[in-house]
Amino acid sequence: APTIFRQDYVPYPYRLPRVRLEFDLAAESTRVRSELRFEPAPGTAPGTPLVLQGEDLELVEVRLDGRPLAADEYQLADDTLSLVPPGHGKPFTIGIVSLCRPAENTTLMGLYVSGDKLFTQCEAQGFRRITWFPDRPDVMARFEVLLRADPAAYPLLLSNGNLIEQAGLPDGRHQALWRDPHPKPCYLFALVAGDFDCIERTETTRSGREVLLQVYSDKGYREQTRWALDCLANALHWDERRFGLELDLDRFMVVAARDFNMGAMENKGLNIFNAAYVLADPATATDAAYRGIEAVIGHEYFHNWTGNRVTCRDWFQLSLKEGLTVFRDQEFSADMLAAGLPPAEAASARAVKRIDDVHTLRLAQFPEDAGPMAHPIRPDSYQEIGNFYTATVYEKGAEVIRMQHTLLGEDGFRAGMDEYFRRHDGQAVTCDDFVDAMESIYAQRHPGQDFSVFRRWYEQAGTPRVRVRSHYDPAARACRITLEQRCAPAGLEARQSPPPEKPPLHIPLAIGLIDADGRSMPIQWEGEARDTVVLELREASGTWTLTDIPRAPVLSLLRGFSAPVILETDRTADDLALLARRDPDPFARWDAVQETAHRHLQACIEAGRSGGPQPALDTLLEIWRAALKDERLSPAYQARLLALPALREVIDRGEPMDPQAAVAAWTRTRQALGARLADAWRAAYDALADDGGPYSPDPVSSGRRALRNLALDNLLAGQAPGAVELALAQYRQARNMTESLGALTALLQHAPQDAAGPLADFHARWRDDPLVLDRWFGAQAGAPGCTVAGVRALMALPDFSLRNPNRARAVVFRFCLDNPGNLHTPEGYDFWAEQVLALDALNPEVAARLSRAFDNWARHEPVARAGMQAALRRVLDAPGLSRNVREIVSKALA
Ligand code: BAL
Ligand code: ZN
Repeated sequence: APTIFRQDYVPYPYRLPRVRLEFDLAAESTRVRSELRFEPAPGTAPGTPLVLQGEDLELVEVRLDGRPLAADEYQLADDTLSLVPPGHGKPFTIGIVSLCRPAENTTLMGLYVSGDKLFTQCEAQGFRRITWFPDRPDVMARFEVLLRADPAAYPLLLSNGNLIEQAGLPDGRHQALWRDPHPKPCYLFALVAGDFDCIERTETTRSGREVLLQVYSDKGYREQTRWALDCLANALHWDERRFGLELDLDRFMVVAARDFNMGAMENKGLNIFNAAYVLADPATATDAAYRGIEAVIGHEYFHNWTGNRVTCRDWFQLSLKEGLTVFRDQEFSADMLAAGLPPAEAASARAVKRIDDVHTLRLAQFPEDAGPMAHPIRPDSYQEIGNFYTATVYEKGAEVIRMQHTLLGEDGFRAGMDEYFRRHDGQAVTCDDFVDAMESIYAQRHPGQDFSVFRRWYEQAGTPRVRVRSHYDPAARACRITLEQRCAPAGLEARQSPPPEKPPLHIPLAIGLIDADGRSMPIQWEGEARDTVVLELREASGTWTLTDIPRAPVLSLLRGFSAPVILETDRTADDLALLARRDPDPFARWDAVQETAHRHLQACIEAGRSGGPQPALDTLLEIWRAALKDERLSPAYQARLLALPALREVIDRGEPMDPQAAVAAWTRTRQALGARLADAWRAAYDALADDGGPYSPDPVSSGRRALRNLALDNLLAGQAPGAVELALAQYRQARNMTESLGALTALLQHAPQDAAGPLADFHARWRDDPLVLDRWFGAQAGAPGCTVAGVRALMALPDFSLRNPNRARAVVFRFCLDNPGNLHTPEGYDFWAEQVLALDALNPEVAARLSRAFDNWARHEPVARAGMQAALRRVLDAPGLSRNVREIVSKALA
């Protein structure tokens, strides 16, 4: 497949002010009639061809200014339709009639069938599967859309913008006319047709306009959409308060789809969501699902400004909207969690959110940045843009925005956002345009400084490592801190000769000092005493001397995770233990516990390899005991402190990666911690019992449930007497999904022989609710007792279908990502290859995601490495591979 380069961008030679689309909707065959009003862009030479993209379409006719064109007046080639428009320099109209086949469309890109409904997904390049069009984000048009369909099959007809009129037709069908007042690129087009339940409410915007918010779901699921509607209203008001951004439409619709490739899609005024991010009630959704809905509803709503009003010039700029919008949804969630809490609890709730976000980054993005798909947040090339909706573009992109927020402060960042909209509202722009706006504020506030070094975050792949050394001089009462940064070649860069230059980045490193008793030692900084200061490293190395420090300090580093870097420190186990118990910065404290656990786990792996004695658990055990008994901590925060690093992170730290050794070390450590703290876990479990009040997903009560489920998991892991009975009782008495799934999962993880009853009960109860059934499948596929034969048995059940992405994720992805002990076997490798190929035949986007699971094969120990490499080869050699999967596996094997 050809590689597309960022440097090759050229503007589209024609403007497209207006588009009219008419759809005759039917599942088997939908007829699309388009009228595209073009005008040459300034400077376009007469005779410049007009090129439109189209995929899997049947062309019926092409017209130019109303005149049907003969077949030799246009060219139909590989997925393009081109013609030479009249050379008079005036506007002209292209009319196209084409057919597409929604019922056959298993890719879920373009127009497709889900159940008995029709949905669209156009980002990034799905619109070309609906009709021939300039399918690129810098062509922005005002859309008018007429939908016609059988009212019995499709009583509701939705598209972007405002509903202009609805009417019956003489042939028995009905129609709806929608007009979107805002110009938009076609990736933000949407239509939905079908029979839905709807809840709605009106909200008043800060300028006093009444706007209608609606959430549509499958019939019978209405009551499960109330939380999503609340979140939508919260998002609307939050964006007004925090960013001064008001909804620019009279009507904002969210529709839940059962079959959806992603989480959700920000189509203008008509967001289409994976039902998993809409539907919730206490009986069916976990606390984490409630928070996930809040985040995704917020995310898509916030795109209305960061993405839709100001969009991307080209797909290389994806992080312009995604990194920024992830940052915004993270802040929204944090503000919602903290709302109404006293200051100390609010800070703890925010820290929990930050920990969860960093955990996601380290789990998904750090490995990506060290593998064959490593790319800058603004990539320089791609073969298939669908493969670049990555943790790097999204999560690292959000960290790069967060660093700008740190450098500018809340006020400065807000001023930069205001400036960004002042300059670019209504335009399709680049990441540089965003940074220019931020820099204009930064330069005013920091004369003589600019963002020229900071911009390298957009250019460089790889996770930088920052080495920290410190020296305390008691006579001078001074602490000298030296930082050094380096970034090794990332992924395929290592193959380049010479490897690319990686000049230093601008890294804000937040630090604090604590004394041997754990007390904060203030730092004199810019004329005042501060507990936390930000060292700005802009060169390969830098040294800071902190004065007036009365005693030798222990360094608390990377507070709040102020930059997406990996630290290399000279901190001892004792230093970390002190930080793990006493660091007043909740993020850095959690990180010290994690680092202690990681060091222990790697020592276990090493001992297993060398046959030496297993390392003592005492330090970690005492840290955990203290955290579990510390009543000043919120249960939600305790649950984070007391979570072992995820198995995948432990595997990823290995040099070489050794999944089986990591599973053994992780399992043994979990068992030992559970057993040795059994009394404390039992006391916590009892103390955290539900108070019998109505369910609420608020951070305090969900934190209690999280810690209680963790206690149950530890009691089962440690085989505490009575633990199985406790889990069975929790399952029976559960008053919400968090409790019942917590019990079921813990049983499957540690006592599968006792899980049969709850499993059967769960299935009987929820067999007709697809999202809850996904939980049933997922809990089994991710359990260590689920072998390849086990996952195949799950896939043989009548409830299973590979065509539904949520179900495929619950079973196949869950097994391949969260069950390393069974994946990393000869049968596991075969299974992975087989599933990548089976999915690829249906849905290349989803298949490509699964194919990423073997990215880091080359960093594994020899046996795993050989098995994974052979499986990758088998995929690459298969006939008819999609461009999506081919890009991933060929880069992995390069
Ligand atoms: N734009 C694709 C889905 C999302 O990031 O919101
Ligand atoms: Zn997004």
